[in-house]
Amino acid sequence: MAGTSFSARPLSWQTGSEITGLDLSRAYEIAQADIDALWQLLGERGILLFRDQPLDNDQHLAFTRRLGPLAKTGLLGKHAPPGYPDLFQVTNIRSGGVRSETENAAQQWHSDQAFLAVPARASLLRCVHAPALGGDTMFANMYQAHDALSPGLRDMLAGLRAFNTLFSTRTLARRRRRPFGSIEEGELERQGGTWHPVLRRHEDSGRMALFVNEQMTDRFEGWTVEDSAPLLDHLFALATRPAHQYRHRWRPGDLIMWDNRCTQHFAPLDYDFANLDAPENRRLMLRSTLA
Ligand SMILES: O=C(O)CCC(=O)C(=O)O
Ligand SMILES: [Fe+2]
Repeated sequence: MAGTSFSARPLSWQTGSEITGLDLSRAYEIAQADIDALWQLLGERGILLFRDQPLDNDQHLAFTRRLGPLAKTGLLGKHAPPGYPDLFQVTNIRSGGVRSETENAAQQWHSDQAFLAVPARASLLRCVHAPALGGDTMFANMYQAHDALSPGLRDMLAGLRAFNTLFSTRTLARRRRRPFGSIEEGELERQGGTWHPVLRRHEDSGRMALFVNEQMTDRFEGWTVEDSAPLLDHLFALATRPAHQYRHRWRPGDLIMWDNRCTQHFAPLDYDFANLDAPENRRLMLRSTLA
């Protein structure tokens, strides 16, 4: 990009750019003009990939803080690595013989913290160990999803808000293998959540993006869960169409920054999950989150 000390190369037609020319381990030496340009590019491309950046936890957090204030970790605090309350560890590596609670995190499409009134602006995920085959993360572009709506549907959605909570009524039901009618309203209230417009304008790019996701979006305002389900399912399918995706094959030393305002992500169990203790299947990822 003009006037910056880094180069950017598209990862796919619409989604993602790989950034070269920056040393993330020396975050405080990165010029403000470069930081501003990274935010601008992120708003356009949705994800930024930095390769061959073997950071430690302190360097990862220093780079994150160089970009802006950290988000509160909330529920993820219990999955922080020792001594790093601001990091979220996603791993399939046992600890003291006990299987990791995050070994199959992200089994539904979502954007981080969409259940908060002010969701996370961006997340930075760093790869320490990746399975020899698989362990990918998939990303979907919500500008493309928005632009694929027919104009009539777009007009209708423009006035609608939807309720977002950690696990929607239908997600809870699916996880328990129960009909969704068995989930009581009180349960969702205890989880908390918030109303967001279904279509939102991105503050940096000015573009409109679809903002509903399969894990968290429960219902439209003034509609029941049952009435909302068919249209939500249509929107979830549109959001995650293969043509709207970029799929990342991780290498140790990769760091991906994604924008939660215009992308969603999902981690398929696309490796030999039955043998997750085999050394070639180890997966260790660390995430920081920007407010
Ligand atoms: O494990 C992954 O690839 C993604 C996990 C996830 O959803 C996250 O870190 O926000
Ligand atoms: Fe996530």
